[in-house]
Amino acid sequence: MKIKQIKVFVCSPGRNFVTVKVITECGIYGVGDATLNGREQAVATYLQEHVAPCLIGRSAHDIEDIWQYLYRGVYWRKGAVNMAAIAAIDMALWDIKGKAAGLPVYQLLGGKSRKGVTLYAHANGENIADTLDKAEQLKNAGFKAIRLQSAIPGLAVTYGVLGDKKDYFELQGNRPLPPEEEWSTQKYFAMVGDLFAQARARLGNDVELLHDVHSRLTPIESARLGKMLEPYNLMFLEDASMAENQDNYQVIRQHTTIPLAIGETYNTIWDCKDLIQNQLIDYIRVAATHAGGITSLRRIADFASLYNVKMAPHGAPDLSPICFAAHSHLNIWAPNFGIQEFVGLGNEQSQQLFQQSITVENGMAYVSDAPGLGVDFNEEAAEQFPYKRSYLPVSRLEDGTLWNW
Ligand code: CS2
Ligand code: MG
Repeated sequence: MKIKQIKVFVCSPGRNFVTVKVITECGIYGVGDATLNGREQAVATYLQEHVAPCLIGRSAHDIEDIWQYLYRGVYWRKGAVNMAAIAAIDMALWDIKGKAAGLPVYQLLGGKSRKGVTLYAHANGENIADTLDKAEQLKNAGFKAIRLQSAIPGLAVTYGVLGDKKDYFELQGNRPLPPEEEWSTQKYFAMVGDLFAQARARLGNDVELLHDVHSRLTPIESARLGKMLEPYNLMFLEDASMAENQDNYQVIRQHTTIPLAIGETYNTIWDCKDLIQNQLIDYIRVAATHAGGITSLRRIADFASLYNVKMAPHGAPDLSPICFAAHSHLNIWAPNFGIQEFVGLGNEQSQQLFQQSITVENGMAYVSDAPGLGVDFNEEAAEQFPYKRSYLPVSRLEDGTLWNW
């Protein structure tokens, strides 16, 4: 089953997605997601110019060897562009192997460890009452876990919630440059305690609550936040501080028992090795698209399981339905699965482009038994949704200092 052709598509059915199609000589093909938000064309060019020519004629069955060839075989290891490219090829090869075997990918990984995949949904509001109205609707719709985010009073914009990116699911308009947003830790602290106090009072205790800080706090501020939120029993606090220096999490950990999650921007197991091995986190949030595909997420899951760290893959709207399918197969298998982030099955245009076979019911996702990943990409529809340059916002403190993402 030799690889005959590799096609790369950059489309925008409301958001930009980079999609790879690996086609074999016998006609079986596989699909992969290589979307790198705000840097899509870099990955597409890397795939087209540097990766595809090396893979033509290789056996599509050699998933591990091709992964090693693209990682070890290249002088420039790791990196967001490189690993997104490897990820897409890897997903497509697992898809092909499943189709050739007539089995869904989860069967190739070791079979089902659970009935379905528990999801957490997003409640984003312009104020606390608005956030909690949305959370209540999600709870009534059957979601067992909900992430709460609320606009910060006194700031013009709050990422994903209020202002330019109010609609988190769409592109940032057609701005030629990244929008800039202000951040104030003091104003944030004045809001966030109330958000969770009111949430427990209104939603009760039979729902899991989560929160994403988008790395805006220093480690000692994260420790303070963790202690402040302990009474509200969060499932996890996400991206409290950056962990380029993985020791940062020692500071947080020694002060608070709040469960910690991180990893949506990580590219390899090396980015989270110390965090996992030293049990400084409870959930690892790597995405198949950004951390090297199914092959490397499986490796991270097995490593994490040795240290009581659970998988909670990233599930933002800038990951394509192919990534969601890859996660669903990993999630249904991984013995140490925790929870999957979920923002819906995509808008109408995206559903035209990607045919997903996963079903969602009562806050759970169910993987179909279709061979491979069970998701397809409509090449003909792709032309209707051309790429549009778009950026994530940049964060600055109120005095203008550039701040963490
Ligand atoms: C967020 C993401 O879903 C999340 O946890 O942190 O939406 C993130 O901001 C985007 O994926 C950025 O590309
Ligand atoms: Mg996040």
